[in-house]
Amino acid sequence: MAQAEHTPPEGAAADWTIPQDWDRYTPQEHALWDHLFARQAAMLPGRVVPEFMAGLDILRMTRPGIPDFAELSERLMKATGWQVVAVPGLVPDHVFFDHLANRRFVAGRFIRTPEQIDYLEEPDVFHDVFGHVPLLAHPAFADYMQAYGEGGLRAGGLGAIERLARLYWYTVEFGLIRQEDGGLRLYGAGIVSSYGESIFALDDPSPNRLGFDLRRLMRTRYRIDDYQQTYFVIDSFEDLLRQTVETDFAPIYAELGQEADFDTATVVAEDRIYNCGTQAYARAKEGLT
Ligand code: HBI
Ligand code: FE
Repeated sequence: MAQAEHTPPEGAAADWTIPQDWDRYTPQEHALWDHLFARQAAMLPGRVVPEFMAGLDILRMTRPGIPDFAELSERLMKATGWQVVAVPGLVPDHVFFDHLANRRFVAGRFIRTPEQIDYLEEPDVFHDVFGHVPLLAHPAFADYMQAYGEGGLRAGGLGAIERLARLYWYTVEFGLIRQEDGGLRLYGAGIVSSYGESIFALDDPSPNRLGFDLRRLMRTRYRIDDYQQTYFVIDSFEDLLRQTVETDFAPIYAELGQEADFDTATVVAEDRIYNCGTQAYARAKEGLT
């Protein structure tokens, strides 16, 4: 992920937080949130994990307008002890990990422009708050996010951070989850905040859908410029939390240091395959460029 500057910008605190200045949002900005919200809320039931919809409800996020982080934090604090704080954009890894380890989720306060409705490079308030915050009301997911931050604070060196970033990417941002009936649902924030990927990740024959395996996933590169070519499917948030808390990452980093990375579309014999992707989407795109 892009590396932010190492000192907080002017107006930001030492921990990189800034006031949300909720009063400064314009009616147009609130309307854009409402538009994005309505589009996702109409499509997600039946596709997203039910705990996500429950989170929207618990946190009263179904009310119109860009949420006020102070109010949101109050509800979230009651549910799982998390808070939402505003930051100017991407923050350095150690700052990011420190906030998560202390149950503070850092969110962008700006909202995309109408021209950027379906694609933007830096996380805005819709991605960060609509995408990430509802599941923070779920106890096991909330604990997983803290454990991830703690793992980040312990991870020394770039190789380890890169591996951990992959874990975040393929779970928190682009994760799928299996339901009791065997069906798959979305939970990753990068998917659920994107209209196109909410359909693609679940229904398109193009991408691989593979059972979650920590070591395997940590060897897998990812794409930041387009839909994923591989999604990993967890069995439950409790299982994801347990694996993260019970695993000693240091020997894994050491062991993986010797092994080659997997490409974004690779499937190997040991994979638990839900769908072996055709990669037709990625190929068509390559043909066009
Ligand atoms: N900063 N604001 C913000 N949001 C992120 O998701 C984020 C970040 N800094 C670093 C980072 N993510 C990643 O590099 C970590 O997953 C390792
Ligand atoms: Fe995100």
